[in-house]
Amino acid sequence: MPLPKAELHLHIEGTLEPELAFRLAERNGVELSYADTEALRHAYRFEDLQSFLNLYYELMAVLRTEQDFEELADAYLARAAAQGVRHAEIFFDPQAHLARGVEMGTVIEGLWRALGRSVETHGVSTKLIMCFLRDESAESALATLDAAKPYLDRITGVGLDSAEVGHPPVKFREAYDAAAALGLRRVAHAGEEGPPEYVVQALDLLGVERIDHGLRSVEDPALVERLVRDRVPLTLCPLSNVRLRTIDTLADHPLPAMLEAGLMCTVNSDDPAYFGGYADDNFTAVQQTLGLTEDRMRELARNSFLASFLEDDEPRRAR
Ligand code: ES4
Ligand code: ZN
Repeated sequence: MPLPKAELHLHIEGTLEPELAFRLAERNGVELSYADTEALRHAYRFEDLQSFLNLYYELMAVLRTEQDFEELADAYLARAAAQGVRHAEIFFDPQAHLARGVEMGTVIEGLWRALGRSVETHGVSTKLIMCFLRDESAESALATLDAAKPYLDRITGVGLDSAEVGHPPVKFREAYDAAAALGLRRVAHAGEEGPPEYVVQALDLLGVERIDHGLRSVEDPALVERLVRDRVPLTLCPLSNVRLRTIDTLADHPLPAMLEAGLMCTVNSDDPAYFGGYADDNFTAVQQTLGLTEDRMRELARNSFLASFLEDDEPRRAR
Protein backbone atom coordinates (compact mmCIF):
# COMPACT_ATOMS: atom_id res chain seq x y z
CA MET A 1 0.00 0.00 0.00
CA PRO A 2 1.44 3.40 -0.97
CA LEU A 3 1.80 5.96 1.84
CA PRO A 4 -1.10 8.43 2.06
CA LYS A 5 0.21 11.71 0.69
CA ALA A 6 -0.68 15.14 -0.66
CA GLU A 7 0.50 16.21 -4.10
CA LEU A 8 1.50 19.88 -4.14
CA HIS A 9 3.30 20.26 -7.45
CA LEU A 10 1.31 18.93 -10.37
CA HIS A 11 0.52 20.63 -13.67
CA ILE A 12 -2.80 19.26 -14.90
CA GLU A 13 -1.73 19.78 -18.53
CA GLY A 14 1.31 17.66 -17.71
CA THR A 15 -0.93 14.67 -16.99
CA LEU A 16 -1.99 14.41 -20.64
CA GLU A 17 -1.03 10.84 -21.56
CA PRO A 18 -0.40 10.07 -25.27
CA GLU A 19 -3.49 7.82 -25.49
CA LEU A 20 -5.78 10.60 -24.24
CA ALA A 21 -4.00 13.17 -26.46
CA PHE A 22 -4.77 11.09 -29.57
CA ARG A 23 -8.36 10.42 -28.49
CA LEU A 24 -9.02 14.15 -27.94
CA ALA A 25 -7.20 15.06 -31.18
CA GLU A 26 -9.53 12.75 -33.08
CA ARG A 27 -12.65 14.01 -31.30
CA ASN A 28 -11.74 17.66 -31.88
CA GLY A 29 -10.35 17.32 -35.40
CA VAL A 30 -6.90 18.49 -34.30
CA GLU A 31 -3.93 17.33 -36.37
CA LEU A 32 -0.93 16.13 -34.33
CA SER A 33 2.53 16.02 -35.88
CA TYR A 34 3.11 12.46 -34.62
CA ALA A 35 1.81 9.32 -36.34
CA ASP A 36 0.79 7.46 -33.19
CA THR A 37 1.32 7.15 -29.43
CA GLU A 38 4.54 5.23 -30.04
CA ALA A 39 6.01 8.04 -32.16
CA LEU A 40 4.87 10.58 -29.60
CA ARG A 41 6.51 8.73 -26.71
CA HIS A 42 9.78 8.82 -28.64
CA ALA A 43 9.62 12.63 -28.49
CA TYR A 44 9.78 12.47 -24.68
CA ARG A 45 13.55 12.87 -24.63
CA PHE A 46 14.29 16.29 -23.30
CA GLU A 47 17.48 18.36 -23.23
CA ASP A 48 16.27 20.91 -20.71
CA LEU A 49 13.15 22.70 -19.48
CA GLN A 50 12.57 24.58 -22.77
CA SER A 51 12.67 21.45 -24.96
CA PHE A 52 10.02 19.90 -22.70
CA LEU A 53 7.88 23.05 -22.69
CA ASN A 54 7.82 23.08 -26.51
CA LEU A 55 6.10 19.68 -26.59
CA TYR A 56 3.94 20.46 -23.54
CA TYR A 57 2.47 23.56 -25.23
CA GLU A 58 2.13 21.81 -28.59
CA LEU A 59 0.10 18.90 -27.23
CA MET A 60 -2.28 21.20 -25.36
CA ALA A 61 -3.88 21.98 -28.72
CA VAL A 62 -6.09 18.90 -28.22
CA LEU A 63 -7.75 20.45 -25.12
CA ARG A 64 -10.70 22.48 -26.38
CA THR A 65 -13.94 21.83 -24.48
CA GLU A 66 -15.12 21.58 -20.87
CA GLN A 67 -15.45 17.85 -21.39
CA ASP A 68 -11.78 17.63 -22.45
CA PHE A 69 -10.62 19.33 -19.25
CA GLU A 70 -12.99 17.18 -17.20
CA GLU A 71 -11.65 13.96 -18.70
CA LEU A 72 -8.05 15.12 -18.25
CA ALA A 73 -8.59 15.90 -14.55
CA ASP A 74 -10.66 12.79 -13.90
CA ALA A 75 -7.96 10.54 -15.41
CA TYR A 76 -5.30 12.23 -13.25
CA LEU A 77 -7.36 11.90 -10.06
CA ALA A 78 -7.95 8.18 -10.68
CA ARG A 79 -4.22 7.58 -11.14
CA ALA A 80 -3.32 9.78 -8.17
CA ALA A 81 -5.76 7.94 -5.90
CA ALA A 82 -4.19 4.61 -6.87
CA GLN A 83 -0.82 6.04 -5.78
CA GLY A 84 -1.99 7.04 -2.29
CA VAL A 85 -2.73 10.70 -3.06
CA ARG A 86 -5.50 11.91 -0.71
CA HIS A 87 -5.22 15.62 -1.49
CA ALA A 88 -3.99 17.39 -4.64
CA GLU A 89 -3.21 21.07 -5.20
CA ILE A 90 -3.40 21.32 -8.95
CA PHE A 91 -1.70 23.89 -11.20
CA PHE A 92 -3.23 25.03 -14.45
CA ASP A 93 -1.89 27.40 -17.14
CA PRO A 94 -4.79 29.56 -18.38
CA GLN A 95 -2.62 31.77 -20.63
CA ALA A 96 -1.66 28.74 -22.72
CA HIS A 97 -5.36 28.12 -23.37
CA LEU A 98 -6.54 31.71 -23.72
CA ALA A 99 -3.88 32.16 -26.43
CA ARG A 100 -5.58 29.35 -28.42
CA GLY A 101 -9.03 30.86 -28.05
CA VAL A 102 -10.12 28.59 -25.18
CA GLU A 103 -11.82 30.69 -22.53
CA MET A 104 -11.05 30.86 -18.81
CA GLY A 105 -14.56 29.57 -18.04
CA THR A 106 -14.10 26.50 -20.26
CA VAL A 107 -10.89 25.58 -18.46
CA ILE A 108 -12.08 26.18 -14.89
CA GLU A 109 -15.61 24.82 -15.27
CA GLY A 110 -14.27 21.80 -17.13
CA LEU A 111 -11.68 21.02 -14.46
CA TRP A 112 -14.33 21.64 -11.82
CA ARG A 113 -16.64 18.99 -13.23
CA ALA A 114 -14.01 16.47 -12.12
CA LEU A 115 -12.66 18.27 -9.03
CA GLY A 116 -16.09 19.08 -7.62
CA ARG A 117 -16.92 15.39 -7.16
CA SER A 118 -13.41 14.06 -6.60
CA VAL A 119 -13.84 13.32 -2.89
CA GLU A 120 -16.82 11.13 -3.75
CA THR A 121 -15.44 9.53 -6.90
CA HIS A 122 -11.75 9.16 -5.98
CA GLY A 123 -11.37 9.96 -2.27
CA VAL A 124 -9.09 12.85 -3.23
CA SER A 125 -9.70 16.42 -2.06
CA THR A 126 -8.42 19.16 -4.32
CA LYS A 127 -7.47 22.80 -4.65
CA LEU A 128 -6.70 24.77 -7.80
CA ILE A 129 -3.67 27.02 -8.25
CA MET A 130 -3.64 29.30 -11.28
CA CYS A 131 -0.16 29.81 -12.73
CA PHE A 132 1.18 32.81 -14.61
CA LEU A 133 3.54 32.04 -17.49
CA ARG A 134 6.76 33.85 -16.59
CA ASP A 135 7.89 34.08 -20.23
CA GLU A 136 4.77 36.18 -20.92
CA SER A 137 4.56 39.84 -19.88
CA ALA A 138 3.69 41.23 -16.46
CA GLU A 139 0.67 42.92 -18.10
CA SER A 140 -0.56 39.58 -19.40
CA ALA A 141 -0.35 38.13 -15.87
CA LEU A 142 -2.47 41.01 -14.55
CA ALA A 143 -5.00 40.53 -17.36
CA THR A 144 -5.15 36.80 -16.54
CA LEU A 145 -5.84 37.55 -12.90
CA ASP A 146 -8.61 39.88 -14.04
CA ALA A 147 -10.13 37.18 -16.26
CA ALA A 148 -10.16 34.82 -13.26
CA LYS A 149 -12.20 37.17 -11.05
CA PRO A 150 -15.57 35.49 -11.77
CA TYR A 151 -14.05 32.17 -10.60
CA LEU A 152 -12.26 33.18 -7.41
CA ASP A 153 -14.38 30.79 -5.32
CA ARG A 154 -12.72 27.96 -7.25
CA ILE A 155 -9.13 29.17 -7.05
CA THR A 156 -7.03 28.87 -3.88
CA GLY A 157 -3.84 30.49 -5.06
CA VAL A 158 -1.52 31.67 -7.78
CA GLY A 159 1.77 30.22 -9.01
CA LEU A 160 4.49 31.06 -11.52
CA ASP A 161 5.81 28.60 -14.09
CA SER A 162 7.27 28.08 -17.60
CA ALA A 163 10.76 29.14 -18.76
CA GLU A 164 12.59 30.39 -15.68
CA VAL A 165 15.98 31.78 -16.66
CA GLY A 166 15.74 35.44 -17.69
CA HIS A 167 12.31 35.82 -16.10
CA PRO A 168 12.98 36.59 -12.43
CA PRO A 169 10.19 36.76 -9.86
CA VAL A 170 10.54 40.57 -9.55
CA LYS A 171 8.78 40.86 -12.94
CA PHE A 172 5.55 39.65 -11.30
CA ARG A 173 5.54 41.76 -8.16
CA GLU A 174 2.40 43.68 -9.12
CA ALA A 175 0.49 40.57 -10.16
CA TYR A 176 1.32 38.88 -6.85
CA ASP A 177 0.39 41.99 -4.85
CA ALA A 178 -2.95 42.02 -6.68
CA ALA A 179 -3.45 38.29 -6.06
CA ALA A 180 -2.73 38.73 -2.34
CA ALA A 181 -5.24 41.60 -2.19
CA LEU A 182 -7.85 39.17 -3.59
CA GLY A 183 -7.11 36.73 -0.75
CA LEU A 184 -5.20 34.23 -2.90
CA ARG A 185 -2.36 32.09 -1.54
CA ARG A 186 0.99 32.42 -3.31
CA VAL A 187 3.60 29.94 -4.55
CA ALA A 188 6.19 30.17 -7.36
CA HIS A 189 8.59 27.94 -9.27
CA ALA A 190 12.11 29.10 -8.40
CA GLY A 191 15.55 27.50 -8.43
CA GLU A 192 14.59 24.81 -10.95
CA GLU A 193 16.97 26.06 -13.65
CA GLY A 194 17.28 29.57 -12.24
CA PRO A 195 19.76 30.71 -9.56
CA PRO A 196 19.20 30.78 -5.78
CA GLU A 197 18.66 34.55 -6.09
CA TYR A 198 15.30 33.79 -7.76
CA VAL A 199 14.26 31.84 -4.65
CA VAL A 200 15.17 34.83 -2.48
CA GLN A 201 13.16 37.12 -4.77
CA ALA A 202 10.13 34.83 -4.67
CA LEU A 203 10.18 34.97 -0.87
CA ASP A 204 10.98 38.67 -0.45
CA LEU A 205 9.14 40.24 -3.39
CA LEU A 206 6.26 37.87 -4.13
CA GLY A 207 5.53 36.74 -0.55
CA VAL A 208 5.26 33.08 -1.47
CA GLU A 209 4.48 30.44 1.16
CA ARG A 210 6.12 27.56 -0.70
CA ILE A 211 8.86 27.27 -3.30
CA ASP A 212 8.18 24.96 -6.25
CA HIS A 213 11.38 23.00 -6.92
CA GLY A 214 13.86 25.23 -5.05
CA LEU A 215 16.51 22.67 -5.91
CA ARG A 216 19.28 25.19 -6.57
CA SER A 217 18.79 26.69 -3.09
CA VAL A 218 21.43 24.20 -1.97
CA GLU A 219 24.05 26.35 -3.71
CA ASP A 220 23.52 29.18 -1.20
CA PRO A 221 24.20 28.24 2.46
CA ALA A 222 22.63 31.45 3.82
CA LEU A 223 19.45 30.70 1.87
CA VAL A 224 19.37 27.12 3.14
CA GLU A 225 19.69 28.43 6.69
CA ARG A 226 16.77 30.80 6.10
CA LEU A 227 14.55 28.10 4.51
CA VAL A 228 15.26 25.77 7.45
CA ARG A 229 14.63 28.47 10.07
CA ASP A 230 11.36 29.60 8.47
CA ARG A 231 10.29 26.05 7.57
CA VAL A 232 9.57 27.08 3.98
CA PRO A 233 8.30 24.02 2.12
CA LEU A 234 10.04 23.00 -1.11
CA THR A 235 7.99 20.99 -3.61
CA LEU A 236 10.69 18.83 -5.15
CA CYS A 237 10.09 16.72 -8.27
CA PRO A 238 12.92 14.18 -8.53
CA LEU A 239 11.93 12.35 -11.74
CA SER A 240 11.33 15.72 -13.41
CA ASN A 241 14.85 16.85 -12.46
CA VAL A 242 16.34 13.76 -14.12
CA ARG A 243 14.23 14.02 -17.31
CA LEU A 244 14.97 17.75 -17.69
CA ARG A 245 18.64 17.10 -16.96
CA THR A 246 18.81 19.41 -13.98
CA ILE A 247 20.75 16.52 -12.44
CA ASP A 248 22.58 13.73 -14.24
CA THR A 249 21.03 10.75 -12.49
CA LEU A 250 18.61 10.21 -9.66
CA ALA A 251 21.50 8.92 -7.54
CA ASP A 252 22.89 12.50 -7.64
CA HIS A 253 19.73 14.05 -6.23
CA PRO A 254 20.48 16.22 -3.16
CA LEU A 255 17.25 15.16 -1.39
CA PRO A 256 18.99 13.13 1.36
CA ALA A 257 21.36 16.01 2.17
CA MET A 258 18.46 18.47 2.06
CA LEU A 259 16.49 16.42 4.59
CA GLU A 260 19.61 16.05 6.70
CA ALA A 261 20.02 19.86 6.66
CA GLY A 262 16.49 20.19 8.07
CA LEU A 263 14.76 21.53 4.95
CA MET A 264 11.02 20.93 4.70
CA CYS A 265 11.01 18.83 1.54
CA THR A 266 8.06 17.31 -0.27
CA VAL A 267 8.16 14.91 -3.24
CA ASN A 268 5.85 15.46 -6.20
CA SER A 269 5.37 14.48 -9.84
CA ASP A 270 5.30 17.82 -11.78
CA ASP A 271 4.27 16.55 -15.25
CA PRO A 272 3.85 12.82 -14.71
CA ALA A 273 2.76 11.91 -18.27
CA TYR A 274 6.04 13.34 -19.55
CA PHE A 275 8.50 12.48 -16.80
CA GLY A 276 7.80 8.80 -16.26
CA GLY A 277 5.97 8.66 -12.99
CA TYR A 278 3.10 9.75 -10.76
CA ALA A 279 3.35 10.63 -7.06
CA ASP A 280 4.18 7.25 -5.59
CA ASP A 281 6.50 6.42 -8.50
CA ASN A 282 8.55 9.41 -7.32
CA PHE A 283 8.38 8.23 -3.68
CA THR A 284 9.46 4.71 -4.63
CA ALA A 285 12.26 5.95 -6.90
CA VAL A 286 13.85 8.14 -4.22
CA GLN A 287 13.45 5.47 -1.55
CA GLN A 288 15.11 2.82 -3.69
CA THR A 289 17.78 4.91 -5.40
CA LEU A 290 18.71 7.21 -2.53
CA GLY A 291 18.26 4.66 0.24
CA LEU A 292 15.91 6.76 2.36
CA THR A 293 14.70 5.12 5.57
CA GLU A 294 11.04 4.36 6.32
CA ASP A 295 11.15 7.26 8.81
CA ARG A 296 12.33 9.65 6.10
CA MET A 297 9.57 8.43 3.76
CA ARG A 298 6.97 9.05 6.46
CA GLU A 299 8.49 12.51 7.03
CA LEU A 300 8.03 13.29 3.32
CA ALA A 301 4.40 12.15 3.45
CA ARG A 302 3.74 14.11 6.65
CA ASN A 303 5.41 17.23 5.19
CA SER A 304 3.11 17.05 2.17
CA PHE A 305 0.03 17.52 4.36
CA LEU A 306 1.69 20.13 6.63
CA ALA A 307 2.79 22.16 3.59
CA SER A 308 -0.63 21.95 1.92
CA PHE A 309 -3.21 24.72 1.96
CA LEU A 310 -5.66 22.48 3.82
CA GLU A 311 -6.88 24.29 6.92
CA ASP A 312 -6.51 22.50 10.28
CA ASP A 313 -10.24 22.04 10.71
CA GLU A 314 -11.15 21.73 7.05
CA PRO A 315 -13.30 18.76 6.13
CA ARG A 316 -11.79 16.92 3.17
CA ARG A 317 -14.28 18.07 0.62
CA ALA A 318 -13.62 19.46 -2.82
CA ARG A 319 -13.14 23.20 -2.84
C1 ES4 B 1 6.83 22.91 -15.80
CL1 ES4 B 1 8.75 21.23 -14.95
C2 ES4 B 1 8.09 22.78 -15.22
N1 ES4 B 1 8.81 23.87 -14.95
C3 ES4 B 1 8.31 25.06 -15.22
N2 ES4 B 1 7.12 25.24 -15.78
C4 ES4 B 1 6.38 24.17 -16.05
N3 ES4 B 1 5.16 24.05 -16.59
C5 ES4 B 1 4.87 22.76 -16.68
N4 ES4 B 1 5.89 22.05 -16.19
ZN1 ZN C 1 6.40 22.46 -12.18
